[in-house]
Amino acid sequence: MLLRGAAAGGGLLGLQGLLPAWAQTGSAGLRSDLPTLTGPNIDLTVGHSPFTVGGRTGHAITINGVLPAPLLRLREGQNVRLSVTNTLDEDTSIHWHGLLLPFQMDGVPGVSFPGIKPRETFVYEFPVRQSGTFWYHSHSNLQEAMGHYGPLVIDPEGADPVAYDREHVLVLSDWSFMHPHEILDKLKKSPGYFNRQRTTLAGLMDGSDRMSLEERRMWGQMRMDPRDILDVNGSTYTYLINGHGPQENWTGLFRPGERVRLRVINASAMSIFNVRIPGLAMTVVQADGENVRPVETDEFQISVAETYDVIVRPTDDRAYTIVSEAIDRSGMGRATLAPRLGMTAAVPPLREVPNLTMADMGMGGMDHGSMAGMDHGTSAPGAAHDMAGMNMRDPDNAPPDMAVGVGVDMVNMAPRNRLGERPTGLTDVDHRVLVYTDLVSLAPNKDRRPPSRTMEIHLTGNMERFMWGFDGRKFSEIVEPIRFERNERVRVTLVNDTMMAHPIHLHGHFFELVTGGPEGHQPLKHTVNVAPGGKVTFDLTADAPGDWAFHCHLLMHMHAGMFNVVTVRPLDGAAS
Ligand SMILES: [Cu+2]
Repeated sequence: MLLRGAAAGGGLLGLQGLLPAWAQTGSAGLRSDLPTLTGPNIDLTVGHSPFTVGGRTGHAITINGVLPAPLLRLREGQNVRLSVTNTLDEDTSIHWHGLLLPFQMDGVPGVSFPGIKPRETFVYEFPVRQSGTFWYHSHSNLQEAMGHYGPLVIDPEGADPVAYDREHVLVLSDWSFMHPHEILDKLKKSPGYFNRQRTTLAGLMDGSDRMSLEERRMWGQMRMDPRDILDVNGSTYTYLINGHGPQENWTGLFRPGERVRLRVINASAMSIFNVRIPGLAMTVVQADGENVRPVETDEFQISVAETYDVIVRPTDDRAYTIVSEAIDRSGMGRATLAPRLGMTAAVPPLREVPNLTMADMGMGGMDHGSMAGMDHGTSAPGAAHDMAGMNMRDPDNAPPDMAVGVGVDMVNMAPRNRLGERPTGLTDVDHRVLVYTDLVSLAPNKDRRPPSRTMEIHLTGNMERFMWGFDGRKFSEIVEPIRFERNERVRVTLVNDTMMAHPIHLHGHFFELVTGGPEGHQPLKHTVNVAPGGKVTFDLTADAPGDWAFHCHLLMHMHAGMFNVVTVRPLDGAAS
């Protein structure tokens, strides 16, 4: 794979006259230097490619031969025809992540269309109704984990409320030389297979595990380790930025004093990152493609499938390191912002592995001292043991309508809203950290109606068997989709009955996160990270008729069953 980002970036300043029109005009200044496709007709070919990183070459599934796939640059108000040709020997698909479009164009095999057979071309065509930073990826098999993803940026029809002089798109992802099916097999046989950072008896004795005997006993009872944070991690993954590993050091250029817009996309299969640029403050201006009131921070967490746009303004003639550290600190992606190619800045070492906390267990923020007293709060037959938080396989305490079979090994008795809390691994860093409640929609939200009904959906799992689902059922066992009346406004609460984070994504819609923020300005998202032991409430206007995927965006969780279909009816005419 060529170091094409660096090569193209190097010539950019001198080649302005040769750039296509979209790159020269407008107030937005210099645009991204990734291979870019634009215009009303775009041809994409899905195929096999070799991919080299860290001096080793593996097998990737790519679009037009590059990883990540080409940057698609569209304009709000245009019509786009995307012809996708499949040269694989298996079905493929492309889902346009975060885009509002007719459901037949959404690209989920078995839900919105049949998929794209080998040697077939499928033409997606739809009007572009929004602007912002998005991405696209396969929704077939585990192809996304092999490189089938790319960035998608839509420029606004009118003036961009975000002022900047130059931009770079940063596609964060994870790459393994192990085939994703093998990764999944290993997880099914042993969910802790990739975790080389578990606590140990020696670590308990010498204090390096930073936990008490009591905590260790509790985690042991849950058959969990406080460092079960990511199922797949740096023990097999190389973390990429724009398709380049840490040593290759993808570099984006700036001139000191410029306002640089970074469009950060987490296109990982399984990796949640904490992102920072030591020495530079970042002003968050957009989340999931929706503009937010500018908020300055030093580090933010980006879950799988989320996007964040930040503005940085480096004033010194020096390089800065962009760090995307896996939340379990088992590895990092690294890139550089610099005035000239070849400049580098210090790369900070990986920070100490964090431990999950009582709150991640659903312990509702109780301090450690009160734990013992809560141990006997309930005593249902069949419960492995009782705690105020996660309750292991306790049918009597399960919410109604929830299947408590082999697919559920715990139920969260005290889920709490954690949208205002610092995310995993960042609770005690000594700088500013973005939390969801910092996000405030720039424009007023369109639908101000109060919800007319409520719905609770549990995120469930059996961690020991690597089974995942909604309300105790994996997708293959689910007989009923989630039904919404067209245009109805529903308040949905997601309850995380597990001790892992789940980035939950709804296709075809944006939902309003109930953050308690300014009225009418709560943030709109297409993906929300539901923290371990936490709950998230959002208000949804079901205004897109059709059938839509609703799933955890950790690829292997989706594959293992955390997936359902959302059905919005009627398809035609006015809402009833
Ligand atoms: Cu999940």
